[in-house]
Amino acid sequence: MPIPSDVATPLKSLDYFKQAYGLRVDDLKSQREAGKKVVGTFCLFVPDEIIYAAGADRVVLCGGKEDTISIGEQYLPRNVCPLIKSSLGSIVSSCCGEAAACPHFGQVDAVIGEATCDGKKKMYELLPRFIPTYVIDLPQKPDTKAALQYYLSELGEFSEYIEQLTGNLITEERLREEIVSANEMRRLMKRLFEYRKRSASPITGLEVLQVTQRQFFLSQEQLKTGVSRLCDELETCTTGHSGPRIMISGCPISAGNVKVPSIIEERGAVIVVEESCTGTRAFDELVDESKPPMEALAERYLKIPCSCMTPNDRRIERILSLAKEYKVDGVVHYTLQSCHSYNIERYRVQQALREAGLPMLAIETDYSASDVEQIRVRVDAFLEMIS
Ligand code: BJ8
Repeated sequence: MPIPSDVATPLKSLDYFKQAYGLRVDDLKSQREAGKKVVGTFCLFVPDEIIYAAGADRVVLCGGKEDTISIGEQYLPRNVCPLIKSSLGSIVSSCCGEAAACPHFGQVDAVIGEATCDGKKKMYELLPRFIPTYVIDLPQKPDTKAALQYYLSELGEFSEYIEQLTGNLITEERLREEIVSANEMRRLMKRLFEYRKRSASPITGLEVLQVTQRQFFLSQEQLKTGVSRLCDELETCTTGHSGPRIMISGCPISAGNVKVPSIIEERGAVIVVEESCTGTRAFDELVDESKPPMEALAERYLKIPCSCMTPNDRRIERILSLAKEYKVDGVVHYTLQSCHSYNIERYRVQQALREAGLPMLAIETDYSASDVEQIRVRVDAFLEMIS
């Protein structure tokens, strides 16, 4: 079944994002030749503002490609989440001069990891034989005062590491500038998502993913230009996509992997919001520009409602409020195989949605095509139920 659409022409401004990636890789190469350091990250808990304030650049290395999983499995057990296996496989492949990984993997001087899930923590222990690696520790109970103090001290140590890597001091002024710039970007993303609240969203979930996945590779300037153009185009767009309104909530949908959102929209629904790190979690909260910058960063980043935190009530509250704001008809809880924290949290999400009278479909999957038909059948049944 085709995506129901009254849109006469595809969104032209999305072409910018398709072209920007190649330009970005060339730019990273020339920046590194000129002495700039580039770091690779895996998680929203690593504040970009600190990296940019030290004069470094960053790309996110979360792997969404299936091709590099078999390389990752040479080092990791098979029953580890595909994102971790694909990421490690991409790093190994790019360090060994093979071509299986996306080109940005080969453009990093160091990896900045974070102590979130067990799989990633242990994967970071394998990285130093391929690439210099630094890991930021994280408190697990984010709402305590001690957690804030601890994370603040970890960010302080991380700042020292990145200063040493780049040879540049992070001044308070530079940090403030980067906070203002990152907030500007977050506001732009909020503006983009606002258009999806229309009764017929002028943009599909798959189109939004072209932006939210690429936000992790492009430069801040590229992203601002691209999202501004897209918002301007959407502002004047008078047509849109109709069908059951779906929220996706759960694990990130990394670039290279759009299996589940493709099936949802191919079967006639419209994804109107994603409660995930490739969705609202990346831009929901602004950094308080009136506070001392490092404290403001620590406060903002600790609010990210990741399932690695306990208790993670903030995520449940956010799902319920997003469901209202975007008038969703149903939620697809999307998890990757062996992602214990999101798979376990599914029960609480389902209970909360049930109490709110909202139907939920749980899909646990990997990057292979082996379950496509089965997911199609389940999505069809779900859409029929909520239509
Ligand atoms: S803030 S969601 S980016 S940790 S899917 S690797 S959790 S086993 S990616 Fe994440 Fe940061 Fe949280 Fe966001 Fe582990 Fe789960 Fe795999 Fe995951």
